[in-house]
Amino acid sequence: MEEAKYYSVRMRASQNIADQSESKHISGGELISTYSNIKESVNILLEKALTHSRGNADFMQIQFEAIQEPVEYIKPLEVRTNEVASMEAGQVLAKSLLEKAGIPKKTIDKVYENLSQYLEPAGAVLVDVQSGERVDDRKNKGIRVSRIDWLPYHFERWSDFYHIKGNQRLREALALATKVSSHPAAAAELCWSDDPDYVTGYVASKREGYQRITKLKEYGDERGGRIFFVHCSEELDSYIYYLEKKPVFIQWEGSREE
Ligand code: WAQ
Ligand code: MG
Ligand code: MG
Ligand code: MG
Repeated sequence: MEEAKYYSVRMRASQNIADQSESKHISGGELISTYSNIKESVNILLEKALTHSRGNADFMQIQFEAIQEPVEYIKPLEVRTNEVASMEAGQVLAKSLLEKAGIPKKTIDKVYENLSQYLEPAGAVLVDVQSGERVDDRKNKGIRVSRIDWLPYHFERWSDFYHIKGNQRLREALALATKVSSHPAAAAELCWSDDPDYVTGYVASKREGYQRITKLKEYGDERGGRIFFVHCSEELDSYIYYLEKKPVFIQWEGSREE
């Protein structure tokens, strides 16, 4: 067998595992590493979970595994930051951006009716664009997108170029949103953090890019999540396989004249 070049490194941390039904998700993380960087990668994820605004974990798992699948390279979505004065204004904008991305209004309304239960999983919830119904069967876990990272220094060069304060969250979220949106089954994504100290979220789609919205919830709120709007005409299992297993690097080679 050929020697694997890359490793998927994943972390999850939670609280109150004595009673699984009450277990609270604290932090998760996923990145791609070379063999020689595994120690550093594990440390990045360890650090992320140990100093988390959702609280101290009493359970943590960090694992790595060799990646066998061929790697795909994709360009980051275009980024736009929409400043809003309040959470209400942010949510109105999020709904209109979803409509612009082609999601029917009745689907958006249905998702918002079920929102509180969709914000619970430690992963993402998949919703059919047409029916507005949840279509994954992962219950309180959701789908965790994995095997995603920037090529070394590409995020730093990208954020320097656009004079964007290159924070770790944007780094992770833009990579994830780019992967999620690049598949034919993807229509749009709605996201905001479950961390009480981070209120910026986004709507992302191939068509409208990564649209940051500076306030989608109130400070202190620990509810957050991700909803992926999907075209169920596409093979759902293969989309889920892609999200969880396909190794994707975000590659940014500089701006093009447009
Ligand atoms: N796969 C699927 N769902 C995930 C993943 C993943 N790898 N990671 C997080 N989630 C879901 C899960 O339900 C979390 O509760 C929720 O998303 C929020 O995760 O400034 O920090 O990592 O442009 O807290 C977006 C804006 C920040 C960044 C999002 O999310 C910016 C964020 P968090
Ligand atoms: Mg995260
Ligand atoms: Mg979080
Ligand atoms: Mg959540």
